[in-house]
Amino acid sequence: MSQVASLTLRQPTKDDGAQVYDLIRRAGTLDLNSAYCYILLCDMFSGTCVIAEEEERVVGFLSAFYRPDDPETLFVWQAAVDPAMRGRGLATSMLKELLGREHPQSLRYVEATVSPSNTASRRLFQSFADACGVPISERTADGYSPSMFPAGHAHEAEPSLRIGPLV
Ligand code: 9YT
Repeated sequence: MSQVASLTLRQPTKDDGAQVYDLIRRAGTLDLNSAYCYILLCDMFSGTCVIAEEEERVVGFLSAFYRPDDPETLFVWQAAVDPAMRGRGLATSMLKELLGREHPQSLRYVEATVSPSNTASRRLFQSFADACGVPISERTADGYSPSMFPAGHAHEAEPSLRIGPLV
């Protein structure tokens, strides 16, 4: 657990899932998954997820997991910041908190899929790569194309961003 001004960054518990769901809805820029999905993430993936909390209110959430086919790669699923908290580097703080934890194996890469309009996440990963002095590459073929989404659910492309190798 760590403190940034009045903010607490910590691992989630399953009791945070409902507030995380509300946060993702408020944030407005991410795919809103089911409440069950966020409860499950907060419960079973708590070691690779981060809650940012201000006076018991969830104002940030970073969800991630180790890639099942490559556990040295941390895949960041969603980085969400409350609209009222933007511009303070909160997403960067959550990512640093997560990478600073003990992991069962060394981490060589950070990956995410980020659509072109998600400029906040693009800035987050670019500045993280710059700060680490490591390359960032964008691979459309490794991400998800609009045609993969179901009819009636128009969705932007989700190209894959890969940062590393981390040293
Ligand atoms: C890193 C991040 O926030 N990616 C978003 C992926 C996708 N559009 C989602 O789950 O919202």
